[in-house]
Amino acid sequence: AFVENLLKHPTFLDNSYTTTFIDNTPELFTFKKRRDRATKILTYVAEITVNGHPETAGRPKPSADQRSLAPPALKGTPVIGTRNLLEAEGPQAVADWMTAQTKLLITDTSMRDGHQSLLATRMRSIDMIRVAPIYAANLGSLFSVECWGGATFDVAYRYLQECPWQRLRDLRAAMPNVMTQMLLRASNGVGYTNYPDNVVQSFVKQAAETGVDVFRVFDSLNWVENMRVAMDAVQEENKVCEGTICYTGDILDPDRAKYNLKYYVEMGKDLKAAGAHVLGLKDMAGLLKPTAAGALIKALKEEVGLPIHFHTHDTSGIAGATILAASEAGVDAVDAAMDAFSGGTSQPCLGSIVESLRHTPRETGLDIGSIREVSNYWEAVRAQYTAFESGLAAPASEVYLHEMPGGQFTNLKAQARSLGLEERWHEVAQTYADVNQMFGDIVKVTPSSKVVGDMALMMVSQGLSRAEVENPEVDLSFPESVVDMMRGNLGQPPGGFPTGIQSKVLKGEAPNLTRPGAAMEPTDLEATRAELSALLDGFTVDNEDLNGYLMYPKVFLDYMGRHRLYGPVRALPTRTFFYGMEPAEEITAEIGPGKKLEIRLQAVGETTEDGEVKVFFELNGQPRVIRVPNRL
Ligand code: BTN
Ligand code: 3PY
Ligand code: ZN
Repeated sequence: AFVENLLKHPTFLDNSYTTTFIDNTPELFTFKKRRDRATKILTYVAEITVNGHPETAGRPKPSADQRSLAPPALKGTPVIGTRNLLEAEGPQAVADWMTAQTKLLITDTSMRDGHQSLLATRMRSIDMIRVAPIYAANLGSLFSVECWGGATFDVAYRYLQECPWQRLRDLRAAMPNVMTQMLLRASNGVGYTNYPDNVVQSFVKQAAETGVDVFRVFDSLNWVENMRVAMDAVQEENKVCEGTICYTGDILDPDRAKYNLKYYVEMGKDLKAAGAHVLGLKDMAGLLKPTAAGALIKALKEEVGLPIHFHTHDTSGIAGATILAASEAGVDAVDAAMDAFSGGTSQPCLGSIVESLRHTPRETGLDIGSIREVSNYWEAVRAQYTAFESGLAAPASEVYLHEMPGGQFTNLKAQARSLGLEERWHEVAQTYADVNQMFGDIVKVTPSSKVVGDMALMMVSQGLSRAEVENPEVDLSFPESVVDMMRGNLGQPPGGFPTGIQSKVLKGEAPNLTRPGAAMEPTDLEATRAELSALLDGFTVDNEDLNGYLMYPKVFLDYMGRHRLYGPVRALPTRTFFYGMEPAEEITAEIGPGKKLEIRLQAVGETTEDGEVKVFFELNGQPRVIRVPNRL
């Protein structure tokens, strides 16, 4: 009935149909009998086969002789890991255990920051879940697996047409012995703006219930005041609270005295007082140089007294040296990405760190053979996502100029490309640095990094210099995100924003200097659930869906609209999801426990006079014909 409704709809008939049309046209969904999931998936495959996927059009295609994606073999049963300790004895015991270890503890970031920083966050759940049991069995002595939060949450709904909560649930089930880890932007949740306190609390509670063990909590302006709600909520759930310092500037540079050793030590003490079990040191751009790392880790260890978990990016090419210096100075845990997802704007290479520490007191205890096997699997996975590769071809010391976070780099580059500014990338980088100084030298990490990026792109595309932007005589309209930040809606940077630029942006309006959440009314969660259920024709809204909607109302509704059309497309192989099928190709999609669809594409018909294409499948041996419009 949906298809009938769709085919009769005037907007559809005049060919102006888009995803948005479906999302904004609820009358399409008022039909009685729902189509079954298999038909929905076939509709999706037919769509992509005939019309292509909008995100891969014009981008490099994976080679046809893609190697097998078979994961490595299991080597025995899972060892007792950090998750077992957390479950048995709680988060303080995990922190004490960290401090007591001589070995360097390792977090693998491949399933979160690795692909966020190299592939615009596009890695699909199926590629993670397939290898997760191997992590449990062969790499059970990892400190944690970072696999959730940051940009992965909205990208899952928005671009991958899958539920981020289900990803977490599946990974948790597949790795019962190793702690899962997420990145949480404190009061900004996994979004780009401040949420009411009770929304942040509800989100943390749900993340803990669905399967997050370690919460790395940071604030995009390093404002501890704005981290307390999230940190308290993590402690309430009895999960590991990693209160995190974001590193910027250069502690060895006397001209960048704003962010000196004393600043970081004070912040570390504040985070400890706020209840952090572990102190996170998040070098999101990869600016911490080896010598500085030695001094900083030593000071934090001595003066704060929490176990330290260090995170960096290899944009400069020198992060491996920084990790080794941090290790020498006594850091407890570090982040690294499996070899095939390492280097460049991602984390440094996990296997090489493990090898560098072999036969030293800080030997990690991880099996290098297992690391290689898992990395070989990741290499084959990465090859499927060539459409999303857009990173650095070589290490770049330019990062010390622009200070862009690794996760932002590819994104901003893509934004610059879409504005026709790709050839002027180095100008964008310089302008990004100018904007940072104009805003008073702030921490740049989601969402503050997006604000700096928006301003820089506007300046380059309009040919504006910093002096012109600051000149009170030159009338300008600023990007909405800049206005929002200057209003105080992301909180306060150390020392506040420079008053000149702030009053120019706000055109005389007074900024809010207090914690943004303090002034926000709590959201009525049950009323929101009822409202969402009504928007979805009475669909039963569980707590995961509710929390998704609270973070991203529009994105969530769009996802649900497409879900009704296309069903559980998360079960499709990645190649099929992005490129559709070739005639005579056969795939399997497991859409539920034990429920397998064997799909064979027989042929794609000619386009008929009414602009439709018949796509001929065999589904579990039975012929099926799906008609889709030819939109090309
Ligand atoms: C998504 O958009 O998140 C998933 C991909 C679904 C895209 C299909 S491709 C053909 C049709 N036209 C659109 O604009 N979207 C759908
Ligand atoms: C995120 O918030 O997504 C980040 O990765 C910040 O570094
Ligand atoms: Zn990072």
